[in-house]
Amino acid sequence: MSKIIDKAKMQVSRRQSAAASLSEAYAQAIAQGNTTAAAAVVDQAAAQGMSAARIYLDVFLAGQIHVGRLWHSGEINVAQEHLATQITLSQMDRLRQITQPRPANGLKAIVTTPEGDHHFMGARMVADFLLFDGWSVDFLGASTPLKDLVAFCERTKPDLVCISAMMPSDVPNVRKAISSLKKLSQQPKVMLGGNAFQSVSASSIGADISSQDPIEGIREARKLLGLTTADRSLATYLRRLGQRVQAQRKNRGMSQAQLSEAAGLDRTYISTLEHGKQNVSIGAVMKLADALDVPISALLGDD
Ligand code: B12
Repeated sequence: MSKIIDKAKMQVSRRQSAAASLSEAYAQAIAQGNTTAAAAVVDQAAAQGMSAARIYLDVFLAGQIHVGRLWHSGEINVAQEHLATQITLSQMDRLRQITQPRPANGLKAIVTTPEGDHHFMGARMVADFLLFDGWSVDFLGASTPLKDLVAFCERTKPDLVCISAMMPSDVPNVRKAISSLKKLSQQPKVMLGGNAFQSVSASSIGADISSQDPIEGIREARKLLGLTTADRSLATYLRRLGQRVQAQRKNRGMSQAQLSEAAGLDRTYISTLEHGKQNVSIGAVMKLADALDVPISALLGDD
């Protein structure tokens, strides 16, 4: 057992240093406006078994903050910042297209930033995390005028409105928006996030919840709207494991027979596993992770 724990610890520390070097390479690529290099970093991260959510949080987030800092300190101009941001948006598009979302949960969310706040990358991330989580999402982009946001919600009746704001000067505007949203005949729940709300409690401005972490925020929103925190059934875990093994295998251009040989497992075992029908042992998952050269967490971890 201690061998397994040591191995898991080594994998965690290897994964952390790999994520740090990927985020540095990505930040450099977008700061130089190099789309090809940025795409190569994303491909490398995916090949190492990082989930889309981890690529957003460990690679894109650091890259955007780096570029923003260069702009704020005058080292790059607005054109360079815009190009870097567009490169990240295009990489997010790519990941959205290849990420299998959870089954639709029947809930609808709207995501935007308040009028005057043009920092929209946090909002885009939250919108994508909701999509991955099975929500139907309308992402309105940045700086939606208050009256238009309210009119849009009146028409589309979302279950959740997410407001992302970066500047403390946004807070009075957001308070007004929430007060109007709470007067609608079908009141949506409101979730806040972003730097502006770091020292403001959600309830003090009429919102239901706030969070600085999209994953934790969405977990809270699911609870608020009566969904269980996560689908933790064995069948779901096995289906997800099967999809991940298949994605990693295909990523490496391996056939089931080649994976079976590399992992020392029967080919029919691999086939039933990829269909989510094989109740696997920890030993088998370790063999698969070794054969695919990914950390165990890339096959078993929660997104
Ligand atoms: C990039 C950047 C810009 C870019 C924005 C590009 C774009 N289109 O988004 C540009 C260069 C345009 C810009 C402009 C300005 N900026 Co600026 N910018 C930044 C910077 C460096 C990074 C922001 C960013 O993109 N982060 C990446 C995203 C992905 O992260 P994030 O937004 O924090 O989101 C994460 C979490 O907060 C959370 N989250 C976010 N929203 C939500 C919502 C929900 C519901 C949930 C659950 C979670 C969640 O999830 C994300 C992932 O973890 C920040 C400093 C910083 N370190 O944050 C300053 C910063 C936000 N900017 C600032 C300022 C002052 C400005 C300007 C006013 C500067 C000026 N003199 O013109 C203008 C304002 C423009 C405007 N009217 O909006 C200040 C704001 C502070 C303040 N007190 O007002 C900051 C903090 C810098 C500073 N320290 O001074 N900026």
